[in-house]
Amino acid sequence: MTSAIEFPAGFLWGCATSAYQIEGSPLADGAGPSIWHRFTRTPGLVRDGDSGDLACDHYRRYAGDVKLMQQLGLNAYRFSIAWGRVMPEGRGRVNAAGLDFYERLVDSLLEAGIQPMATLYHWDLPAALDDRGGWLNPDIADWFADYASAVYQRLDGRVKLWATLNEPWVVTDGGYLHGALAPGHKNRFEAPIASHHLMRAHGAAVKAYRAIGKHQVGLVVNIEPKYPASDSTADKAATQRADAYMNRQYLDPALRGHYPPEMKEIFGEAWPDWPAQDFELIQQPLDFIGLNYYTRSVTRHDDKAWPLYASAVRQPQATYSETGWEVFPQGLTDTLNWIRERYGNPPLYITENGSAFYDPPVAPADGLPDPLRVDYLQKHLRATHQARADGCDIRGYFAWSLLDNFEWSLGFSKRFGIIHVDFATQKRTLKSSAKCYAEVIASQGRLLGS
Ligand code: PNW
Repeated sequence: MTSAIEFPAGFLWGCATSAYQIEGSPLADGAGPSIWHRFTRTPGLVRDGDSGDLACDHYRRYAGDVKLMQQLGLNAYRFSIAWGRVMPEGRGRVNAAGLDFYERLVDSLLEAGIQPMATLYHWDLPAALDDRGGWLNPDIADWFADYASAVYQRLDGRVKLWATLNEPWVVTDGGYLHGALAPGHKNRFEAPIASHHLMRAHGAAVKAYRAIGKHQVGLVVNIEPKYPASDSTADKAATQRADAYMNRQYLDPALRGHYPPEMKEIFGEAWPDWPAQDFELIQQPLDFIGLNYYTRSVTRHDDKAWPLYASAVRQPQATYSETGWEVFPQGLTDTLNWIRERYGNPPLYITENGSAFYDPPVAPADGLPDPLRVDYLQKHLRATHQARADGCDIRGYFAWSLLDNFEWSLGFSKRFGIIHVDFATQKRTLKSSAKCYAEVIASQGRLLGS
């Protein structure tokens, strides 16, 4: 059934990116190296030996990229700030030239009528802080708040939407438990500690914002709704563990002041008893939650899947993306409603949503059709509208991603962009999904209803 669709005036129509994935020039103008700079220099960790050394060369081409955003009719853009550009050693000395870059970017966005949303941490920890233990060192909450304060001081007012962390779950699970992402640790005892200090750092950065900033600050999490594969007690319990680990582990402390009870069951002796006062720091009032939604998981009990003893069941009838993620738009509506019900209807932005499908390395001169991505985009925008009709307070949508970019340990092998990038020439070509998004925006969403 198609019903009338229209998004309200003031709804933010954006695209999202992150610093290390698009900027290139990682050491330019006095920046310090990040853990991704190191990780990509360690043979065998990233597909095809790719790195963010050049990526989309956005550090030098940002003005042209802002023009493309304007051409699409975007009124918002979510990017991240590289900590090591602002503080090359991660703490102490501020590198003004690093802040200058973000100031130039923000000014050109504002000139183009595009509202910036800045994420303070999208995975590129300064290597100098990793040398001090990184997210395992309790001092990182203060380091992060100091870095955040330097950025707020320079940009608050021009940037009115701030996100502290991007996806603490991925930082911990990929960086400290399974090791596919920087810094590449695989340690059951480290993972809960890294998570906890991420959340303390989040709280400290929000607190610092209240002292300096006058606008809005929130937390960005990735949520993957978990549906039991059967009615069996074992599958339902596995689903609860998977949901606690991936979804409630971060929103519960941030918004309710405690961890889910399943965490102790999952991590056993590796789950510490945290001091009560930490939760006073972690649970700061937030202005919004940013939701990154990609897929769902149908979950079953699995004796071999340490440490959760839960694994995903492949759906025979479904479409899967190049990263092996099921296309499941209903999961976005369900997740938005779950947040509304569980956490008291907070203001929400969909801060990432998108999909990797195969596109050729060189785009045809007359544009690049990407029907699967067009379909993904349209269905998820309809799912967003449905959740609004259900009562969710959704204020904007950011497609992941503006440009094809460096997909972490998968290198440049996966293309998420609505704009194609030819990495040999840096030529940008609008895919059909970009044109479709532009038309949806121009019609304030009405086009989705017909
Ligand atoms: C997000 N998962 O990462 C990140 O914010 C982006 O930097 C990234 O490029 C994008 O999604 C696409 O991968 C995720 O396993 C990585 O659930 C993994 C998961 C979710 C999000």
